[in-house]
Amino acid sequence: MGATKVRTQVAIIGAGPAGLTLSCLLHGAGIETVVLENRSRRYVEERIRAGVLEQGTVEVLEAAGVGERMHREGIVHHGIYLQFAGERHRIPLSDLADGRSIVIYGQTEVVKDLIEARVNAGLELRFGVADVSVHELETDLPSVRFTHEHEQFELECDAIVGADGFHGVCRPAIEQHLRVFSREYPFAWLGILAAAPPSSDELVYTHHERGFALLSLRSPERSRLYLQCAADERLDEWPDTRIWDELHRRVSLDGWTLVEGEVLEKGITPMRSFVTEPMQHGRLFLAGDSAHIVPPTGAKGLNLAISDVTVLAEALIDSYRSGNRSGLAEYSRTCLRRVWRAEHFSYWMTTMLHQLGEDPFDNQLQLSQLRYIVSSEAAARTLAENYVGLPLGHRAVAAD
Ligand code: FAS
Ligand code: PHB
Repeated sequence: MGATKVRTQVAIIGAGPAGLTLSCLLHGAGIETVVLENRSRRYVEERIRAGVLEQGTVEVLEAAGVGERMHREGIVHHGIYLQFAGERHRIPLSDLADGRSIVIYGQTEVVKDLIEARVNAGLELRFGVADVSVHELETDLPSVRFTHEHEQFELECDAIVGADGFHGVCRPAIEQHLRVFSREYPFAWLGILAAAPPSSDELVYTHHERGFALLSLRSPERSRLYLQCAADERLDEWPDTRIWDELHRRVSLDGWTLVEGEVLEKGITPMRSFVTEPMQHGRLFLAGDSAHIVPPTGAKGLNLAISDVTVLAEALIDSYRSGNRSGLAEYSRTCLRRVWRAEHFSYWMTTMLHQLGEDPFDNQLQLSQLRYIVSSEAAARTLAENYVGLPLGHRAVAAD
């Protein structure tokens, strides 16, 4: 029996932040979409990832109609701490970056809000799809083939958006047209979610001879903590006691205590920088992690995904409303300026704060850079304006 033919305007592959935000933005403009996700709703909603939203991301999520709980439960921060050589220094982000701030609100919560908005609007969002493939990308009638609940479908559309993450199927489908830039780091992050009140009022990025550590949070009752580990680290070699011991060794200061609690989740995140150019081919557009990956030290991954789909939504809406397809033709060029700015900032934060190997020269350079940042307003402003996110129209990130 052949595949069941169905139709929509924009087919979105992937129900992560990129795909879901795009679907809400397009729905708001009256454009029909179908979202296809290969995992279950529970898996997608419970996958612990990012925690820091740039102010620009907050504004886009408001525009997508999912700002209410984010504003009620999100925690606004106006600074971060850098800790090194036994000293903890505050970087006053908002004072240095025209009053812009960040919001601490877990990616899990963003995804739950977006899914709920789509389901409540009665819009098509299929979980548990399989055998997804994309076809006829260089024609005016591209299509997505997939299986869902034992039935085969062919979804015809005007455009396909590959929001299927780093391990998705969309980028590989056009890889012969792409140029890839990548860097692997010789370390990873071991992250835990703990039932412990945060030990600091703001995030603490720690440089230490034993390795990097990061104190973050999810709520007044939930801490999110990370420590640098080997790239091939095995989670079963890290019982909770060993994790807490290592965190104490890296972040403790006189007169300050790291509060422990039950470890609710733990995982290891590999560290890589990755960009594919262009981010499109024919009627397929890549957005978010399917097109680029940053090491999480700069808290940019989720925020880049949202900025990609903001550009793509505007271009698609323009093409439908006025027939003007220039935004779609320029999509990659428009996104890649911001992507590379985030890639550099994430690389810079990562190489400044992590133990890179045995060469003491690296360590001296790192300490010099950190001392410069905490003693020079100009240097601190560099970190602050990149960390809170440059405005969409900023010359450093806007296409010429
Ligand atoms: P996502 O990967 O979130 O979503 C892609 C979706 O597509 C997934 O739901 C996937 O199941 C689905 N999919 C894949 N293949 C498919 C197929 N063939 N058919 C249908 N669906 C398919 N960023 C930060 O800023 N801070 C962090 O601390 C941080 N920690 C991270 C930890 C981990 C373990 C990982 C992997 C990433 C982390 N990131 C972090 C980055 C992360 O937040 C991403 O930038 C963000 O999820 C990007 O969103 P999407 O582009 O939507 O991709
Ligand atoms: C997080 O809270 O998960 C988080 C915060 C800042 C980062 C990375 C991760 O740079």
